[in-house]
Amino acid sequence: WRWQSCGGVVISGRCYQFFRGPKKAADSEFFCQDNFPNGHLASVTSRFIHQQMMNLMAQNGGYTHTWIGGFNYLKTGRFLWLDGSHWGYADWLHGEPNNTAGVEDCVEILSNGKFNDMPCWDLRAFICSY
Ligand code: GN1
Ligand code: CA
Repeated sequence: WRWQSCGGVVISGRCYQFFRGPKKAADSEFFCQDNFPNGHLASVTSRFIHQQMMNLMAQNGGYTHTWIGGFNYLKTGRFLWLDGSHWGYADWLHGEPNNTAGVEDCVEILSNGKFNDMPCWDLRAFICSY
């Protein structure tokens, strides 16, 4: 264990940090795991965390598309968080998740703050939590 400052915002003892990438969703998750203990793409499980994530995006140049840790579990249409957090809160854009072409298994935050499902191979900024 060692001191490690949070280059983002601390919420309930977890650091949420923005990275420009751009990376595919899986490569973003691997980056979080490889660089931080208990690191994952961020779970956005409350309105408060969601607002903080939008602040992070604004503070980092107003990024318009940013991966978070939601994913379409086994393509069932049910979404889960990569770190095992309970899926309950989800602020989808109206009409989302729409699973365009049946290949949208990952979740981004749009510039207006809403969630959208997207193909996991698209290159995006991302937010790790650890
Ligand atoms: C985009 O291909 P298109 O424009 O229908 C987006 C979807 C959104 C949709 C919203 C690859 O799909 O995730 O749901 O816009 N997919 C891509 O209209 O950009
Ligand atoms: Ca979509």
